[in-house]
Amino acid sequence: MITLFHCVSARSFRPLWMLEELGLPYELRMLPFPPRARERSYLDVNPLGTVPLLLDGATRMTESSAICQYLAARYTPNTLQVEADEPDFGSYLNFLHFGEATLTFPQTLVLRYTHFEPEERRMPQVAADYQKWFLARLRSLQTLLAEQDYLCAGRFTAADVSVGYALLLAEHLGLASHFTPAVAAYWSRLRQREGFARALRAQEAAARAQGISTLPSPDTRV
Ligand SMILES: N[C@@H](CCC(=O)N[C@@H](CS)C(=O)NCC(=O)O)C(=O)O
Repeated sequence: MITLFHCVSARSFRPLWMLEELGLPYELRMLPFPPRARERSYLDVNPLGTVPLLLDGATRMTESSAICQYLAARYTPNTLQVEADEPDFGSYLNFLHFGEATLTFPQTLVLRYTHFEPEERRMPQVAADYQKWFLARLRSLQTLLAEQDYLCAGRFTAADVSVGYALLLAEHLGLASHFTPAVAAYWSRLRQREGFARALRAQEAAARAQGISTLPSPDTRV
């Protein structure tokens, strides 16, 4: 049985969305956000204190995009995974990592220096610069998405889950109104997926059942 440690709408939403797309059985362990401060015992299981943590037998993983790649490769060859002998293999890996390294990282600086730090440590200039940085990089998808529904391989893949989470986070940060038209249409397409809706419902139901706040982690305020 796969176990996923998760905070509502944090990066661990990527593996949750994958699990729902795949229809795999899993146990969802909800944590208050941030677990490092609000669930100290979690550090015994994951000294990083971050989510996700995915356990699958002897496999233990803490990087959300790598977990997407793992689940796609292990459980759905030829569907959510792009195979090494397909022409778009390189593009698939690039977008899978682009979603976290290029699109999510700058947003976490916006979040931190706008909302998560105490008033006296906030840095509006850092937040403004990294918001611009994020939007400039996101604009690079406009031409591609004006021509195709998904990022690569002519189908929905784990790369769309990785980039899709960055768009979900942007929505929480109030940045969705800055999306270019093709990116906005792509985001709307992703949100309409049954797997996405099931993942939203699963985290809400698990949070309620486990006595954890249903407030999305990016909406947490100090
Ligand atoms: N690169 C990692 C980042 C993991 C990460 O920083 N997760 C955030 C939630 S979105 C977290 O747990 N933050 C709490 C903390 O840093 O204390 C990934 O993609 O999974």
